[in-house]
Amino acid sequence: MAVVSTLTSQDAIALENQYGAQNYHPLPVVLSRGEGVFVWDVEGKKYYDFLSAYSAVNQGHCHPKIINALKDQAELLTLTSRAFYNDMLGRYEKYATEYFGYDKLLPMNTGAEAVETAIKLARKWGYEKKGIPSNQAKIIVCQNNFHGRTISIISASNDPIATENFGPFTPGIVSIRYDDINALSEALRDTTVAAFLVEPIQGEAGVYVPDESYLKEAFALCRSKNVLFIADEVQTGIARTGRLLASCGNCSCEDKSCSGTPDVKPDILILGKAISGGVFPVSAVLANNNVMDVIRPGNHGSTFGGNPLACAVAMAALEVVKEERLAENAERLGNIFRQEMEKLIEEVDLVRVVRGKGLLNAIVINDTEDSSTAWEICVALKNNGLLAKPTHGNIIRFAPPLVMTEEQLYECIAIIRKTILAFQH
Ligand code: IF1
Repeated sequence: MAVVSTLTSQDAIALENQYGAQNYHPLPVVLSRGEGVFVWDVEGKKYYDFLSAYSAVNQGHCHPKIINALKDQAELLTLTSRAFYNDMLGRYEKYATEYFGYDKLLPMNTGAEAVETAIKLARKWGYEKKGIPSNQAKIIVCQNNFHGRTISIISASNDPIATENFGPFTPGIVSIRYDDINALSEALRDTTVAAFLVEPIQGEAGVYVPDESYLKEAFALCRSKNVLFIADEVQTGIARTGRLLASCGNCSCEDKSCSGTPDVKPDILILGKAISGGVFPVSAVLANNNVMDVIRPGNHGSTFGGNPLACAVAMAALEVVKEERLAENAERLGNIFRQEMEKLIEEVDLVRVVRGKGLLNAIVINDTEDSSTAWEICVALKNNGLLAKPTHGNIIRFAPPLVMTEEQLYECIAIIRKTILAFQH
């Protein structure tokens, strides 16, 4: 049966409820169009997108340069598999490794696949380069992490919703407190540790920004113990936090504002989401030769990994980040956003704190973890023309596309303010 061309929101939701696995609880809005910082629902109502598909649409919805790259390549060659070479992969690999300052790139499709790839790479390096006894390699992760939803990745999770009834779990994963250098130091006493996998900011946990010195000290500790430092920048990367990368202090990018975290250069860098501007599933694992060279033909890969379409889209998406100076814009607008939220916090009891970096921010609602207040505020924000969604419990993440103008940001701040004040009374 042909899909109904003009659906009402109600129809679309009913279709998903009847025919779709219920693995999400979306906000009751049905989108049909996106452009820049705006999205429209099927009834034609316009919204500011303050989630950016969880930071995948940093360049704005349907960015013309990225869409044109998609269209042009789609009419030439979309997929060869890696059974053969193609004329796009090598160009993309050169472009991206020079862009981020690494020797090599392993192309995948989703963030979770890239995290899995990084874990495999670290383990193989552990056995072949560090000399860890066979099948004993450990990976250290942080509590309240979010790295994706595969079995090995949820084996690292302490979130019962993500883990309950999905066991048994992958062994060799040690979980420590986030932002706790002593905990990492203690865990690194184990000589079978191959790598430390960490988010520079814990996004899903509620936009937890660690102490300024944490990443640098963690990186130095890993170096001292011959342990690989793996940065999961799937959500924090690609200019989201006001730097090209939240973790990397010395990538090769030209813009001097991208100072990142000084003295941190992840041994393995994981990218996803906005590396393609949200136009196509693209992820990547970058490392230098001393690490990446443990991967030999047949060790790893995927049907779509490094396909010509993904390469064309990713190069265009990364060009947009530099051409439109998105990191600088995220830094500047993020400071304004947090300042304005601080003023709101002074006026109301409903909001306890605002935290974040660049345009990855969150507010904590002054209510119990299990309250529905944050959800109700997001429904009210939707009715007022701005889309956002709670993360855990009473935390609302705010992450607009990085192409937002200052004028648009102030309009959004006014919507958030009006909505919160209406709840306050
Ligand atoms: C969902 C969360 C955000 C990620 C980090 C790896 C991945 C993600 C740091 C995996 C993905 C997405 C997944 C998406 C919602 C969103 C999310 F709420 F799930 F946790 F952003 F915070 N590393 N995050 O944030 O990448 O396989 O999804 O491409 O699963 O609902 P993916």
